[in-house]
Order: sequence, then structure tokens, then C-alpha cells
Amino acid sequence: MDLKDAKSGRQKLDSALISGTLASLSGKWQNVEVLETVLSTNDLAIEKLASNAGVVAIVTADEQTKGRGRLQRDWSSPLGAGIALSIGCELSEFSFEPSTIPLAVGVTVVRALSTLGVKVNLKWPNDICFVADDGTLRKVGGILVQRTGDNIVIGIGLNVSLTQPELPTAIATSFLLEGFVVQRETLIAQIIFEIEQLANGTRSSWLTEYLNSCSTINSSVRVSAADGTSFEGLAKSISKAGGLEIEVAGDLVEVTVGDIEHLRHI
Ligand code: BT5
Repeated sequence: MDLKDAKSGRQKLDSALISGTLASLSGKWQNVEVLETVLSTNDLAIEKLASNAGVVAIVTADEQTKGRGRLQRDWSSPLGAGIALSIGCELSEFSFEPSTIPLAVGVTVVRALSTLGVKVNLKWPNDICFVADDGTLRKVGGILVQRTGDNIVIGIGLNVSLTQPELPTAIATSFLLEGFVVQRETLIAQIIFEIEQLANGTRSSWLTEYLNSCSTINSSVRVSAADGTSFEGLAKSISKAGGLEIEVAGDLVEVTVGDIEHLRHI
């Protein structure tokens, strides 16, 4: 079977390879729907959960035409060049604080990539980044976790072989541009397996791993609010709820939503 897409010249996802890798990892989450083009894998997982209560709905696609980031921002997923993966299940599959799931999922991606020899860092809350020698962060992936009633959908986007012109921002990058050839099917299977382990409770050390992988900790940061105000401080730690604890003029301030900016120096 020819798995090459005629338009992009890129390989299409090989569902047999994903299934084979998942089988070799011996987890229980083995069923993955592999599609060519979708609006958003998160939306599809939400639909699947609505019509099949109690299932674990796993969807991946070669291309998203309406991929979403947090706060309704866009996420670019050009055909065959990245990973768009969503896992939907009942929230009760996870036995820990729901507000920390996005952070814990970041750790599963770091772990999955380390099995392929790729070291990435996290930027709070859950950007997946490479860190340049001068400390600059380049974003290679992101996580969008959505809750609908008793269900949760975990969406992961990663730039595998996007070229410079395909990247949407100056700070974005891809594994290929960083010098790594990553097989999408293997990484998808590894991430699914790691998230299942997280749900099982066999990754209870995730917070320690998060703190070790998070470049935001001990960095000077700027927090900008929606009303245009901002403040700066030193990121110290992560709260039980997954918030970022920032030292500002001797006090600890917790930020729970939104974005922060890393400052080179304060
Ligand atoms: C994220 O949002 O980083 C979460 C991205 C989650 C995408 C996955 S793909 C599978 C699933 N299905 C979906 O529809 N979504 C999930 P946020 O932190 O809000 O970042 C979004 C911002 O990152 C945008 O405003 C752009 O500036 C930038 N951006 C967009 N596409 C990008 C890409 N491919 N690589 C790097 N940066 C990107």
C-alpha cells in the first residue's frame, strides 16, 4: 500500500504501525482511530464520548483544518507534518486533582520523547519546548485539555517535520528543524501508553518530574492580565492545584490561568 500523500509528498500515518507499537507496550488502551483530515481531533473525541459513554476515545489525524489551542487560539497542523492526538475518557479514570492533569500530561510527553532520545522542556503551564543555549525557548508542541461534564479530552499537538515556512510564529520549531527525525507512529503510541500509565496511578512522581523539566521554575517571568495590567517576579514552584507560584516583592502570588512570559533578566 502506498502511504505517501500525493499533494504533500509526506508519508501518511500508518495505523498498523501504531497498533503494533501499542501491542508491544502491552497497555490496555489499544484502539486508535486514525484519520486523514479532521477539523479538530479534540472535537471528534468529544463527539465520540457523547455517543459512547464510558469508552476511552483515541483519535489522531494527519491534518487538522481547525486545530485549536487554549483560549480559542489556532493551532496549525499541516498535512503529514505533525502529531494531532486526542484522548477522551471519563474524568474518573484519573485519580488526582483535575486541574493538574494538563501539567501531568506535559510530563508524559517529555517521558515519551525521552524514549526516542529527544530531550524537551516544559514552559508553564504546558508548552513543550526546546531550550537554546542562551535560554530562549522554541515551542515544538502544546496541550489542550477540555472538560465536558464528567468527561475529559486531552489534546496534544507536536511539530514533527514542519519546515520554517510552515511554522506559524517566530518562536515555533519542529523536531526536524532541531535535528531529530521522529517517527510519528512510535511517538503517538508511546504518548498513549504514558497517559494510560498516568491514569493508572503508576506515574505518581509526575510533579517531581514536572519541576525537573520545567524551565519556568527559577526564571524571572512577566504575567499579563486580560485587562492589560502586568507584573513581574521569580517563578518558585507549582501549587497543589497546578498554579504557578511567583515571588513578587517578598510575597508569593499564585497564577492559575493564562500565559506567562520568560524574561532574560529582570
Ligand atoms: C496550545 O495552545 O499550545 C495547545 C495546542 C493543542 C493542539 C492539539 S492538536 C490535537 C488537539 N486538537 C485540537 O484542536 N487541539 C489539540 P496555546 O498555548 O494557546 O498556543 C496557541 C498559540 O501557539 C497560537 O496562538 C500560535 O501563536 C502558536 N501556534 C499555533 N500553532 C502552532 C504550532 N504548530 N507550533 C507552535 N506554535 C503554534
